[in-house]
Amino acid sequence: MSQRSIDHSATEDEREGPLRVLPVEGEPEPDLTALGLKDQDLRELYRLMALTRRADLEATALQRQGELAVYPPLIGQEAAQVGSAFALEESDWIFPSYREMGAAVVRGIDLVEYLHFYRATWHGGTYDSNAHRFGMVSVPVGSQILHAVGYAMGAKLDGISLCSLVYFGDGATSEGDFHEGCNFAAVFRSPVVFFCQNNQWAISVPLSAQTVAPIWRKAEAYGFPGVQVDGNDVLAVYRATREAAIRARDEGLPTLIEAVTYRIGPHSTADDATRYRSEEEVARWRSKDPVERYRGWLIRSDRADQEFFDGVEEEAGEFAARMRAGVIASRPRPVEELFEWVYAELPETLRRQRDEALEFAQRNGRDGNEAEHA
Ligand SMILES: Cc1ncc(C[n+]2csc(CCOP(=O)(O)OP(=O)(O)O)c2C)c(N)n1
Ligand SMILES: [Mg+2]
Repeated sequence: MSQRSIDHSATEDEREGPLRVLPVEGEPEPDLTALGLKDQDLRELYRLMALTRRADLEATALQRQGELAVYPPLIGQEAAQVGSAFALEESDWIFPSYREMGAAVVRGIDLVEYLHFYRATWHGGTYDSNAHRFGMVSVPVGSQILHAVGYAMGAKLDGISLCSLVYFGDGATSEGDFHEGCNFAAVFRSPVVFFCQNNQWAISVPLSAQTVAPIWRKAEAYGFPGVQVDGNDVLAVYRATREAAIRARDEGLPTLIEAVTYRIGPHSTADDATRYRSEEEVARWRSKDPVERYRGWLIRSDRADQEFFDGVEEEAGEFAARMRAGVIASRPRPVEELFEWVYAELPETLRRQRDEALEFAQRNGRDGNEAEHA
């Protein structure tokens, strides 16, 4: 077990690789008591990853069948998402980018409501962010980092004990939003966990064109801990996130976690990844599949039997089928909603546009009340 955190006494060569907890075959068992996870929790982590895998594959299929406008697959990143979201308290907030359906599964968000964003029926999804303490789907790269820091600063001012965890990619670390967020969080001692899923690519731009220094080390410049973790090891991700969340809540000390993982699928269903990366690279990472790896360990360590896996398989199939049926049945939102929630009183120009849009919708057989069926 090793942890990459700020250690001024060690040279680069002396540090070990990313934090890992799951043993490879033949290695001794890790000390799981330190993680505070019971066998039931260990099985639950698998269940959540399996549900996520199935729902993600189904969402990709739904896009291919024209039921979603676009979808960014998360296959390969299940451990990074499930392990981190599972490590939080219910009162903690999550601020996602656009690829975190796995974290939404952990939070129990209705995936039909989540996928309204990708069906292009509503901004950010129709789920209740406050009820789930889960921000809206956020596509402008890095923007959600500022939301997370602002929320944490506000909670601290209100004297509420929580942390906010923000997901972003390797590409987002090139955005000013990332650096501004880190600096603000450090200076104002805000309870934030910066969770970078380094999946090696930002669309067609490789990590090497994004940064020279390792991502986790950037934390040093802001004055808080940085941890590099094996992002395909769900227990290591859980451990790093839990420790970071405790530090954030108890000491107001942010942490930057770099979860090293891989985007097995294309950037989104609108991308052809074969144009910029090799099959060998993808195959190499496929062999590190986080779900299969964890399943193998659960079997080897006698923590789950075939009956358990069969049950999860069946549940995952039903889970994805319900999601599919719900997405297909969902209708567009009422047209007039486009004009709501920005102005208390609609300006004359927008009122005219709204009336025209409603008239257009009625002429085209849409009554503007379609959310009733959603
Ligand atoms: C501000 C901004 N610039 C550009 C884009 C287009 N864009 C969407 S995703 C993406 C790559 C982001 O890569 P990364 O942060 O590594 O996250 P990943 O998609 O790999 O999860 C880009 C450039 C955008 N959505 N927002
Ligand atoms: Mg990326």
